[in-house]
Amino acid sequence: MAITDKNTKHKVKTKEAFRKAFIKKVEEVSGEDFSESTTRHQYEALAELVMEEITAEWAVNNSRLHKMEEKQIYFFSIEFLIGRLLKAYVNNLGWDTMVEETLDELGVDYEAIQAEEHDPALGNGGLGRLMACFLDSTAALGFPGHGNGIRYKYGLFEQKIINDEQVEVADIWLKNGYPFEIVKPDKAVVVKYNGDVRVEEVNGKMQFIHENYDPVLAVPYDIPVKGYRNNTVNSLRLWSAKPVEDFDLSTFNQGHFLKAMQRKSEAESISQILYPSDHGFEGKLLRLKQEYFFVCAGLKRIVRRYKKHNHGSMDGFPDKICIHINDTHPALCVPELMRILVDEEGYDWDVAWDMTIKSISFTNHTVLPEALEKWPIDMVQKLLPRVYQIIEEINRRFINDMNWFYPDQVDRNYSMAILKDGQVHMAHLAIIGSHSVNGVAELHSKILREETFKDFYAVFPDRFTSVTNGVTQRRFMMGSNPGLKTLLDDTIGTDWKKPGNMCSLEALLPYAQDAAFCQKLGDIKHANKERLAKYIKETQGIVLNPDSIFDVQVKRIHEYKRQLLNILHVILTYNQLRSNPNADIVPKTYIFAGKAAPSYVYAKEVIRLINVVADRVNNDPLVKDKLKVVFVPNFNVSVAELIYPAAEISEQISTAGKEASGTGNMKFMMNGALTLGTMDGANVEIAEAVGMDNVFTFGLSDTEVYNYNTHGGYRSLEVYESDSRLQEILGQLISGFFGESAGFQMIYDSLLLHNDTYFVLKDFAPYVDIQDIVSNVYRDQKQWQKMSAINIAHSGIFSSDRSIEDYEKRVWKVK
Ligand code: GPK
Repeated sequence: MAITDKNTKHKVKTKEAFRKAFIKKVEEVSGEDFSESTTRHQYEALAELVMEEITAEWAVNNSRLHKMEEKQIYFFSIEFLIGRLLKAYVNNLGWDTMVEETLDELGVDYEAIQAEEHDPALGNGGLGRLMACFLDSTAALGFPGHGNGIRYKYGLFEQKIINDEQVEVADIWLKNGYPFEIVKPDKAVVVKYNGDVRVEEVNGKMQFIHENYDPVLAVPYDIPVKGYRNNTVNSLRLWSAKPVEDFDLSTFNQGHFLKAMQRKSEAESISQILYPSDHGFEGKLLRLKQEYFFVCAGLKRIVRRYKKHNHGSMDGFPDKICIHINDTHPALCVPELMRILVDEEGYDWDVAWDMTIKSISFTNHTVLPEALEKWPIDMVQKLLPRVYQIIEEINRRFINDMNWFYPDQVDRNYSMAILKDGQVHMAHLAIIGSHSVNGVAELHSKILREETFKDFYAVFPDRFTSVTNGVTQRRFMMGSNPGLKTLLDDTIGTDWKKPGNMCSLEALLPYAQDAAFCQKLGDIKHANKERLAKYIKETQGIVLNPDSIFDVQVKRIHEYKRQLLNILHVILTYNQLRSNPNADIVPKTYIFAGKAAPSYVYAKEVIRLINVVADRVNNDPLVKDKLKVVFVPNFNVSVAELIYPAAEISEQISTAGKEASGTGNMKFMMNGALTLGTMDGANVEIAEAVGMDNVFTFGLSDTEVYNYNTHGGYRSLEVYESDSRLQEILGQLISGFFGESAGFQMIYDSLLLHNDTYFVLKDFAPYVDIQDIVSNVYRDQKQWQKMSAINIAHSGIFSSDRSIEDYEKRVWKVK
């Protein structure tokens, strides 16, 4: 039932119409009188009303899509970290005021309704969340752009902290059903694994026939992506794996029940679980199956749709379709599209290759060597026999060409091969097979050109570009910080909220000097801090002082992100307070959150250290209100939405050169937090935007790190020996100071025995100094709020609307 107001096409216009429809729907889903309904019923009812409204628009959009009037963008990604959708849909529909007021009048708790939605954790962190922000912005800007990924039955684990340690619990996000997806069994396709390739000559042409394969059914579940107050509804298509027949009947009839069941569970295992490590390549066969699964299924539907529109021909495909691959996990798009064009559509190799390159573009998200995907050749060859042959041929032709053009650089040519050392180098495949390769921040793209992919850059200089990441302000500012949104509206008008128009926040700059405005900004921050403090009190029983500085580091736990540096500084502050409890320090609350990959032992030790320090500090009557440490468990999109608006300091302290971009840094900034960071990733561009006076930077530069790493010269022991503060702190790590069982030998050894790979000790003194400066600036609240206002005013370029516009101009050229 669409709640159509008579005078409008599809928007619910009157509160009265909505009120009636909501009550009716609650009674339908609950089978009870409205007065008897639970929050769950109310959630289900509101979700249904929203879906009814959106699906009506969706149908119109899909028919527009089928006509292929515009070029379509497809984001292929192994992760889409979408977060809760109900409120985002309500806001994007323009229903927010109506829903808030009506529910309020009905005595219904809207916040509680929202909390009923299980936050789907279909991603690990930045890479997956970026895709979700990109989908939001693409729709907001009215571009036809869609996601293609995997519908994991189990998303990222739920993190509990038990006895100070991370414990992983399965996240059963589909337990109560999911109202925002539509399953489309009629659009299911078959994905083929294993088997052999038979070659046959038909009419003088070689035919490659894949036989004896294991088929798996890929079933699509579509989630609508609703644009902000426009009539665009795009799709996020997530594939679920099923056996081709629910029971393998012949096997079953022969009495082999177990075998039939085994086939079923083998097929289903493909979309069973999200691999929980970010930045870690594990090389597991199941992961390779996953990669081919969504690539093959996604391309099949896109090709089928295109051919239907184009009278059965693939001609002109690259003019209408962009396949954008999010890191190398979907790099099999290159050989798979070649397989379709050559084997199925009968194009000559060279024509097919030209079409493939023109269709595909590639974004790299890290320079960390341990994240680079390299699959054993045997594994690829066995699992994907025909695809592997095509990779071999791509590789052979590439090396031939290189040796032809650069006969005197044979060594370099071979170093760029896709196939070498018994492995398939996925980044090489992705670069060779696309027309565009980009990094995700200026510095990162420069490192790609000059170090990581410098040989490729020499050969294909025009292929390389840069698009700095962005985040959606609609979720991470307008949605999660309503106080700030209203203040901005009241101060500079509402134009800044138009998609693609966030840079008009610069109109705020004059108000940075305005005491009344700054006072209001401070009040809003204080209210957000109280909101977070309430949540932490309720969930963890820890009482925070909302007048202390909220200094926040939330992100995946990783050595290069250096949560360790942060906690070492906390220990220093604690030591100082122990020796002088009356020291005149500005009270600080250090807030940490983030998950560690279950197999990443070192990162889990860092989590344990933070929690152990928190226990000690928070229970020491000596430190009173001056120092608090909290580790908020189970960081996810919804928890993030509570934390960013409450932050005053945004800790972005990675070893320079290691963080490709960061996106948390942008979410903090648009909520008025000041960045305390190294000159790494997009921090560099944040500093450029706001000016060096409005950020706190410290530490080695990427060039200094590079020089130490290539020429040597860093000895962590020397730093340690010359700094008594470090001697005391590191001593405490192994002396049992933090409780008998709590030795942190592994961390101690990494810093002193293994020469501190991430320069924690080297950057310690400058970090301490900058923290002292932060405290001093905070004493002057006027100055602080002014800096905060300047940060917000310049945050517009970090909207993902700007990123999408850049991709459009530099890569996809939709218009
Ligand atoms: C990069 F390589 C990867 C990865 O496997 N997972 C992941 O989240 C992140 N990332 C980078 O670490 C961030 O710097 C970056 O902002 C984000 O991807 C999005 O580009």
